Amino acid sequence: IPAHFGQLGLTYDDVLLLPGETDVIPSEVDTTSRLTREISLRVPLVSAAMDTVTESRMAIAMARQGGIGVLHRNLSIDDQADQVDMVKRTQTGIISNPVTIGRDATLEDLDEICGRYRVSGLPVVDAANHLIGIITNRDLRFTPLAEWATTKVDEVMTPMPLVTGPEGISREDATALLRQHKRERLPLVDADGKLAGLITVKDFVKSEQFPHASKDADGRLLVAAAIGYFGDAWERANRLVEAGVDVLVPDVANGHARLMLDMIRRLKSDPATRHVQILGGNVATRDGAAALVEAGADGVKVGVGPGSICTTRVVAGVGVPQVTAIYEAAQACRPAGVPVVGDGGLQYSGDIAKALVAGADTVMVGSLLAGCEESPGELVLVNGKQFKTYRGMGSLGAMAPRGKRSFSKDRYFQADVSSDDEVITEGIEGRVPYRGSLGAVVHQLTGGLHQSMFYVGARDIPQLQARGRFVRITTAGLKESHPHDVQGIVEAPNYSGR
Ligand code: RVP
Repeated sequence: IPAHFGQLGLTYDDVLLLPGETDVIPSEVDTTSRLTREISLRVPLVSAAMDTVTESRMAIAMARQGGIGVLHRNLSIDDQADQVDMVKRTQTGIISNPVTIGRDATLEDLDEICGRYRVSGLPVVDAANHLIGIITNRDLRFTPLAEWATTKVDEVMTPMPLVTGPEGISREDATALLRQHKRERLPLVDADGKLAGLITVKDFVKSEQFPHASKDADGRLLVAAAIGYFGDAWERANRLVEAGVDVLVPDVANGHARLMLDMIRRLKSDPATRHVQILGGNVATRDGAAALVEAGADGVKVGVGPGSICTTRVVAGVGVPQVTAIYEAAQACRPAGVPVVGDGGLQYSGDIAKALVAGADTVMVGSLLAGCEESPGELVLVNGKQFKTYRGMGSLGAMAPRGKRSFSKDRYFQADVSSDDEVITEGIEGRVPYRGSLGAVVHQLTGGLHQSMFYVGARDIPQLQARGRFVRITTAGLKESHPHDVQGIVEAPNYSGR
């Protein structure tokens, strides 16, 4: 009989980091880490590609905080591409491709577009993109609501000549112009009078507010989006690339599947998509990670079964405890220079450093962020406490939404199941406590990581990965780790009892 029993699998609760000699102060550490071959993040956090975690609002908030969001794929191609577009057009100081409106549009159209993009005014352009005016809240003030459907932009906009700036204007010159003319918006035009960009005071202030924001070479926020490997996946990938996505995440429960590897090869060889970073997954073994690297992935996402809402390990009896999974995958990825994302299973901020020491470069989180203001879904009140819905992408609600189409059944290779009743679920639907704004949550998570780095004596993530050492603990040790023998009275911002 061949030896079927492999090594022992360990997870976050099985280990602790050893404290070491240190002259590091928590506030001074640098948490910059690599997401993929070509993209680094100041904060090593990625929000999960789940329909109760990451849509455009969360993706914007994550990128502003220095991490990145992966837009889920349980929605139509149009809707997902729109969300990429929304992130790429948000806050960056200079908007290179601003949303515009034509002179014949109605005020009602204007209102709809402004609501969708959360802006309060738009440049008006002709068919050849020449700037012909600007329209803002102020211009609407004297038109009664009842006339919005029939009044054209042309009738109320502020027409040229406007205060404009030349394409390529410096931040300082733009600020001076805005100040001199007391304007809130500065359209940028090229030599032919065509609109080349837009600067708003609001965006300038925001870009100072978020100094760590994750940005592309043009200063736009970074965004990732999930795709599949099946059906319209190729079309989806291309549309997302056209919309400006920075990272495509072919996202399935077993990334060691041939179809997924073929998809990655195609993405990395096709001229339309090969410039985009590809984060492949999920795998949980050294061989799985090696296969993704060999197929051309720019990053490898690790995790089979650790997710808080995941039932794969009980439904299928398959998975690898997460610390061992990350360690094993990293053995294949490190030598190839491909970063690892530790996906799922994190319960507390201390788990981030454990993942990084095990071999991850960033972590993906779902449950820790699902309770944020910026995650999709309404607040639910239960016994006077506030919650938000959180469900697995392999749950019944996500894979068989009554009366609606599921776009993500293929994550669990269930796309060919004809009746919703026959679907084999691998996740549950639940809720998590409401946690307020993402900014506050990320502050606690990264704050915990700063503390870990102080204890280990690491100024940056590579040092943490090199110096970090684990001790294995027992259930008694785990019990000792958590508060014990007292009754908690005041809730801590970064700890909730188990
Ligand atoms: P967690 O952070 O522990 O909540 O885990 C989130 C991760 O769980 C996701 O990024 C994904 O990899 C995985 N997931 C999502 N849905 C399901 C499921 O239904 N089984 N699992």
